[in-house]
Amino acid sequence: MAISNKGGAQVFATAPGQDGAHLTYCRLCEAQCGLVAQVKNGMIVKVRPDEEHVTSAGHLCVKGPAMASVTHDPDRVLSPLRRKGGPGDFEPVSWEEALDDIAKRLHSVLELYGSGAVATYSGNPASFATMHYSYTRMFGAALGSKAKAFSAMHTDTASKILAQELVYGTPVPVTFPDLEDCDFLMMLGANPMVSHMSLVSEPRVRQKLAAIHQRGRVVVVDPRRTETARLFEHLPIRPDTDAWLIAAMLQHIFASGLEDRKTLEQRSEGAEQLREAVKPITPERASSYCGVPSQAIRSLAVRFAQARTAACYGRVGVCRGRYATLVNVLIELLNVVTGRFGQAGGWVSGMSPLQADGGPRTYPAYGSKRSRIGDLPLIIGSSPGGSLADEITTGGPDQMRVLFMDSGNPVASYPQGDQLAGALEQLDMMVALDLYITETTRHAHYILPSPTFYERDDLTDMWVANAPRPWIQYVGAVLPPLGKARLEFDVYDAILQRLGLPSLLSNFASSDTPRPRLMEAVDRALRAGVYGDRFGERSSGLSLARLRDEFPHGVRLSDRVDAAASWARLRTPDGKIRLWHPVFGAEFARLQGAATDEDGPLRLIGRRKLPSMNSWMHNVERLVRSDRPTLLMNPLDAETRGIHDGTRVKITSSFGSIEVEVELSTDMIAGAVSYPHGWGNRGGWTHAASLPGANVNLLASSRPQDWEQISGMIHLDGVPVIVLPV
Ligand SMILES: Nc1nc2c(c(=O)[nH]1)N[C@H]1C(S)=C(S)[C@@H](COP(=O)(O)OP(=O)(O)OC[C@H]3O[C@@H](n4cnc5c(=O)[nH]c(N)nc54)[C@H](O)[C@@H]3O)O[C@H]1N2
Ligand SMILES: Nc1nc2c(c(=O)[nH]1)N[C@H]1C(S)=C(S)[C@@H](COP(=O)(O)OP(=O)(O)OC[C@H]3O[C@@H](n4cnc5c(=O)[nH]c(N)nc54)[C@H](O)[C@@H]3O)O[C@H]1N2
Ligand code: SF4
Ligand SMILES: [Mo]
Repeated sequence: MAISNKGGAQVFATAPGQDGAHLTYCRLCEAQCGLVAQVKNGMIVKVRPDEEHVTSAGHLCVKGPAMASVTHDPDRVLSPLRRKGGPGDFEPVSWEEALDDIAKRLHSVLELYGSGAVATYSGNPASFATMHYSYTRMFGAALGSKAKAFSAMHTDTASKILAQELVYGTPVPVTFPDLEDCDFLMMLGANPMVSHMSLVSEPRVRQKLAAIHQRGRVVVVDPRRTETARLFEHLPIRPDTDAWLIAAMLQHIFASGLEDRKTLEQRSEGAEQLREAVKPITPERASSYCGVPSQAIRSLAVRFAQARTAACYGRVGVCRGRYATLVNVLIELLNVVTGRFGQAGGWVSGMSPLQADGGPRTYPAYGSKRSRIGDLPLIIGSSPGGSLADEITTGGPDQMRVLFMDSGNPVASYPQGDQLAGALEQLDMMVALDLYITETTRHAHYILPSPTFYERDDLTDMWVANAPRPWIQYVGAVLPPLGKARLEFDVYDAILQRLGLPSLLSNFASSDTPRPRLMEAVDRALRAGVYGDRFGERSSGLSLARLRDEFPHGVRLSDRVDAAASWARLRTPDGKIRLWHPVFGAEFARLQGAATDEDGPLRLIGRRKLPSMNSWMHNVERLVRSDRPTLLMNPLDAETRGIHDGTRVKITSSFGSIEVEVELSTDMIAGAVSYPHGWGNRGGWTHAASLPGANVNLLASSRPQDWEQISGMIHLDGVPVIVLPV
């Protein structure tokens, strides 16, 4: 273990709310940039980048500082609220009253219907506070073995982590590109100049990508000439056809003998079946589907296979199509077949500092548990998020009656929010833990106020496993929780206590702390983990106290992720990578059975913007001032439809329609249009609700049969639509 840190001279405030400069880090996206928050009279008055931060070293984006405005937003919910009338009609109530009533109602539902009637939903922000995503699920599990877990996963990563399970025998840890020494990075469906790179924790991503491009190449495969594509080599592609591109690259690699023999012969199984399966997918044939010229496919395959080091990385833009799992499998396989897996500068995995042995956890095998609605396989125990409404409205055993909605807004983030909003009204009890009255939480019986990241202690945990330059940082709260806000963990613990159940982290209990607070348990997990001090046994190891006192700007756990250690994380029975699985055969057949899109309908895809964060930061006036949601359309598509720049149009799919404004742009490939998600806000966020824009997910299908059946992933990108002037 090589722990190193840059020293610093400035003295920082440590008590929550104390006047002065506080060191902290942003918990909005994987970059986790180091910040310095200036506090005066109990308010955050300024946020600047932490120049001495061990990894971000002065980098941030507009959203980190804007979280100070969210923290002090007059629209924020700062007291427990109880529903008194229709949706959105609440009255303040004390914590005691709220928790007593919640525990009482929960108890009677558990008695009458069992734990199958109870569910939790973890939204995106839960992936950034320490252990938050895990303990929300642990809370459900503590109520009974049949409690269901939902999350944002089925709009985001289910297809990616399932692909990993099929190929490596375990869904996690998540593989990612080792940017540090990569010479050739191929990216599909990702726009890191805006998103700051998903499932990869690297705050200085722009600099890292530029360095790769200078050493070799960054190729951006995207239907839109994105902010990222503009800086590097752009390869435009028709939406939802990436499986063709990668399969044809593999075909050419095998046909040209460019595969890595050692990996195929010694460290994997199924090379022959894969070779046979891709044989008919020639670059010419693939080209008629994906629109990439066959010569460009061949050249890309050769450049990728021959680069000194290379990685192929796919993200949300390839996770929500009709072949979501297959594309993600093919991306893993392209990396494996060319010898990039477990290679420095290639395709790797890492580990969280809270893991004791560095090995992955064990999950129920793929397909062993299936959803009540749609009969879809659960992905690491998660039910398909798209089925929330049907789970509530479909009678019978294990019908959902109680829902804990923690940092999520599925009415905005999942298909057919209006349907879901109606269903939420039928629950016996919905408890929301959130900052605002949102499109979703306005349907709750109780809204319990949560702290923003400026009001909580945190240790970087989950994303350390996805950092090419792994680091760890522990920060105290900048402010004490405002109003009556309470840490989600403490809320769950208080409910469990009322039900007479043990604490969520009782395995970390001791005689003096029978119900450990979150950070007490985290400290114990850290100290027992791979980097820990083993409670004094290893003086060079870490504890929260040591992190706080000696490494306030964070500390690098090593210079680089240990690429070769990725091999030790495989969990197939024979320890070899699976290049073939029965699921792949059926998916290849399905792919080849479909018609080309050449003269097909317009295909709708998504886009993110720098000042927006999914559905929930539009209340910060400063952020949205210049952020207008528009439908991007190529002028060729506009001309044939009598559409001009600024025309109001109606977008219609088989499932709904919305009205929006058009922005013409040659950045958009002809045949595809793009509209950002998370707009059309309603609820208690006054400014957000006053903005133009529509909820694009009203166009997507909430019927299980329309989702990708291997992973249960929602179909959000490549949705066929008709666009006409209003
Ligand atoms: N069409 C389309 N739809 C998409 C996507 C897309 O690209 N296109 N992207 C999808 C993706 S990748 C994701 S991850 C999902 C996100 O989907 P969700 O996670 O369901 O929703 P968010 O919009 O992230 O809403 C987060 C909620 O958490 C609250 N919140 C923020 N911080 C905290 C906190 O610290 N504690 C608590 N308790 N609450 C907090 C906010 O007020 C907000 O209500 O959206 C998905 N939907
Ligand atoms: N500013 C900002 N940053 C964010 C977020 C945010 O809302 N705002 N959200 C955070 C979250 S929750 C996530 S999951 C990450 C996501 O981070 P990214 O994965 O980088 O997601 P996007 O920025 O949505 O980029 C997806 C790209 O996929 C392209 N695309 C769509 N369909 C296809 C297709 O069929 N094939 C190919 N090859 N490309 C396609 C789109 O044009 C788009 O450029 O970002 C995180 N960071
Ligand atoms: S890039 Fe922006 S949103 Fe992401 S962690 Fe850094 S400051 Fe926060
Ligand atoms: Mo996401």
